[in-house]
Amino acid sequence: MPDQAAILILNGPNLNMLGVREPTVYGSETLGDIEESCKERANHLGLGVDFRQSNHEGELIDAIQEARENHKGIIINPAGYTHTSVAIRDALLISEVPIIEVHLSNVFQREEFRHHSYVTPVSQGVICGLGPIGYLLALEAMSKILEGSD
Ligand code: DHK
Repeated sequence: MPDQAAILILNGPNLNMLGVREPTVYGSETLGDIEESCKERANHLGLGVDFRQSNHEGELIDAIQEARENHKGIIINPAGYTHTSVAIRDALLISEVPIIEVHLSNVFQREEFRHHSYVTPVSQGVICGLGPIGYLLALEAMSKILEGSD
């Protein structure tokens, strides 16, 4: 039986609307589809996944604070809060676990205000522009990072 290290995969505001939300930018997969494929990939990697979404900054911060005790790593798509939230960045620093930032779209091909992230400086790496595959690549990377830290 593989070690079921739980990875928190945290999704910010409006990502619950994937599938109907600007499909030309965010694709046609729903967040449920992404959760399913993350759980499948995590299972292959011997990792457990705690997959969550919230539209509320405080709820995202509560989840990040819990990760310090309950999770081995955080994969986060902070969505719109990427570009605005000092509080999410501060919470991530408190977590003291490896962090990977994911975006479905290529934020650098989009509006200027999406080019800055408060989360990138506290993340081990960033994956953007590859759609839902980005989450799976983040899981692969997290698995390697955790192997290295054992
Ligand atoms: C998702 C959002 O909701 C936007 O606010 C970000 C990110 C980009 C994404 O590409 O997944 O700017």
